[in-house]
Amino acid sequence: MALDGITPQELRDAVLWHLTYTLGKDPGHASLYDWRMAMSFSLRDRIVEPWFDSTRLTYETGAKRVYYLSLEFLIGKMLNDAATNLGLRDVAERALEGLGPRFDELVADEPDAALGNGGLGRLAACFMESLATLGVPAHGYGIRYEHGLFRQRFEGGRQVETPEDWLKQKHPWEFERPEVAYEIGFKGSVHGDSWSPGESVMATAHDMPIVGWQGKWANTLRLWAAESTNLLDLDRFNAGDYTAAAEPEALARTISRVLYPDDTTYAGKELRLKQEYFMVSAALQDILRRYFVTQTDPRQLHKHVAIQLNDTHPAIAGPELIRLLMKRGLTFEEGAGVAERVLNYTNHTLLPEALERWSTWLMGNVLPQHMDLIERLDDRHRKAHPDRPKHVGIVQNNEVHMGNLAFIMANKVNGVSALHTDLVKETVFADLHALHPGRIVNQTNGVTPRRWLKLANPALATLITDTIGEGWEADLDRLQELEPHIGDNGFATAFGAAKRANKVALSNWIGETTGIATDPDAIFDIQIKRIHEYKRQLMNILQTVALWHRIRQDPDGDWVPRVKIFGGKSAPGYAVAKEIVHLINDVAAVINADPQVKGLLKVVYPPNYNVSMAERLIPAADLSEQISTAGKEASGTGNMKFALNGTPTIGTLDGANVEIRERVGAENFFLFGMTADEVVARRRIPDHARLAIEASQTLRDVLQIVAEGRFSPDDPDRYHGIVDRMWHHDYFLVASDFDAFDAAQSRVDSAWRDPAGWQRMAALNTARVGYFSSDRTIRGYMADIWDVTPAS
Ligand code: 26R
Repeated sequence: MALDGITPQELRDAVLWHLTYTLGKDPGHASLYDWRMAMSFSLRDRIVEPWFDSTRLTYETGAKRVYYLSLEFLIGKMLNDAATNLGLRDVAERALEGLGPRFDELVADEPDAALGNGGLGRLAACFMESLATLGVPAHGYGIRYEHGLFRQRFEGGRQVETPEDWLKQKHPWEFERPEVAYEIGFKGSVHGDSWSPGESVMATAHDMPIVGWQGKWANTLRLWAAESTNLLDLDRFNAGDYTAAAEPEALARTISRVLYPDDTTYAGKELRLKQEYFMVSAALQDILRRYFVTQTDPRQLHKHVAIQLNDTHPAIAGPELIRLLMKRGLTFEEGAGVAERVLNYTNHTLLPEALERWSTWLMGNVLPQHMDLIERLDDRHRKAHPDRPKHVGIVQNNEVHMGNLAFIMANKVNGVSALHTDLVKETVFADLHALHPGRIVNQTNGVTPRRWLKLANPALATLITDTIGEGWEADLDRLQELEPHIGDNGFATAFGAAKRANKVALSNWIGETTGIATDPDAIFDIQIKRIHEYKRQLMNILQTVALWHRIRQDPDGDWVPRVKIFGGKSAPGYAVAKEIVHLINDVAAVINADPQVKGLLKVVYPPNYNVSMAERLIPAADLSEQISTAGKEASGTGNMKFALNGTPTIGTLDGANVEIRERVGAENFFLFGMTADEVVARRRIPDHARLAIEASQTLRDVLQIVAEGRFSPDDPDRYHGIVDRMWHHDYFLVASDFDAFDAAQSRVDSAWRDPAGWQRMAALNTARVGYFSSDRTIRGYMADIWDVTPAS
């Protein structure tokens, strides 16, 4: 147990010890970096014991293990997370007193580990934390990208990407394991069941302990780095083919170099496929090695191991597991039988462009044996279902459909919200669902309340503890106990004070980082997520223009002050999203400088949105924008974080919004817009956008203003593309939902005019969303998918 207590003095001694002996610095000359390292090592030391204990107990009990395979883990900063879960945040603050920097300065100094794009990667990070909190023996497997998601800057309002460099400084949370290394082959030739790769790299392990709430249990996040092997290159070198000899070296360096920043379409196909196979093969070799430490019969694997594939990115795990089992003596048929009892697949998107497909040529070239195995699997599936429709094949039109491969190889397939799971059954996997009824299950996403409430919002967390006592952090349904207190004067005052303090802090930060002055008494209206057409930041900024236009027409009107805050990155190659980024910045510049607005409306778009920025913005939010075209957002998890922090949602019936609204109550949620069914019907109407625009004076005015170049006087035609697409190709139905959105925003204003009523609504959001803890989600996976119980 880690929580045998440590005094501030003991922690202080530990920090000074590490400063001296690990960093080789004396306190008088230590930099912020040195202090951060010394503190991180001192806290990490506290995790090692529970970490060893967890491993020991897992071996002793022979408990079934969970493996979470993901190309993304968006963990952000780790120092405050570790301190919070160890219950040592106050101790850490006091340990540093009089020494030098404050604890929060150390926290701020840590670079974000941005090993993910957005929702899928952050979900994996929340899951790792919940698995540790629940004491489930689990490993996460991913890639130790040298460069995480790019840094975003704005130049003249345009997004500019620069490489991210989180490993420039030492990463204090990892343990390098040079002895844990596996060879990963690519290309080459196949003879029967044997493959001679033409290239290979080594995958070496880097372990990060992930400690659960109260430090009782710790699991491992094992990230693989690619290094060169010189087995093959020496032959080539001796044969005089120096270019080919150098290739493995270059290849190795490239494989774990960058996270693919593209969450819309895929690029750099060969490298991405190699990355996926690299991670999967290393993970499966490691899983089997561990299995055979205590077991002898590979046919019993499913009794000891459950593997979760985070989207299709690790879907090559099916054929790879079969290949490894065949090397251990199983037949193809036996291997396939084991694999399909062990593997499970989570689908995170229905967007067709995000469902991976690889040409059979590419697959056959990079992974020739796997291509054979895929064809045999397709054959096997076809024979098992002689009456199946032709189009459920893994291989179709010379492409390998990774979604179908993942589905066919999975014991269970899950969607990430109730609506999304229904749509998975009805659309992308309708035919496979018909062949395998019962395979698709729902697991509505969740977020860890340790990071997204306890750590991110100490003011509210303290009020909750003062009101309902301790223990809610690991039993989030207990937030319901807040409800009877919401009407109390004392609670109401404190709740209001906590939100206001968070808003003042955010307002100050916005002033410091962007130079924009914001009024903490205005509605802080926030949309933070990747920039994507389906998420409809465009609708939000156009409605902002409508509000601006109205204020200018009646500058002395009784307007409710608003601060519109945007955050998010566009994929570098996604031109339309980049135009939206530019438009938001151009609109912000004009509105913020307009004296007629008198500060009643501000638009803020701080660059480089990341996990840390989310931790800063969410606790200070009054309104959560969740306005995707219904049927497109699989779940959303930002929506949950906002509600948990006492922020009502303005949103559509999409993803988990549906379930959030059911729980917080319709009267505490600003609903608008078409349903998923209505969206499908609306698209069938020719000229739906034109009809909507012609019916809306507001939208016509707004589009006119944009088209005139009012936000781009230096380049009046800049937004003709956006306006033209609105009229003619409005696939995500911004026009058709615009008036409903605008009307919902007016309802927000009216509600805001009743401060007590608003605050009640905000507090009810917190009290009623305990369900969205990732602990609940993980318990669902344990019961419905993995068949595991906690070992502790
Ligand atoms: C490049 C490629 C194939 C790719 C496509 C899409 C890579 C990454 C993605 C990211 C997608 C799958 C994603 O992040 N999905 C999000 O998953 C969240 C967690 O389940 C959901 O909350 C969110 O609605 C969904 O968009």
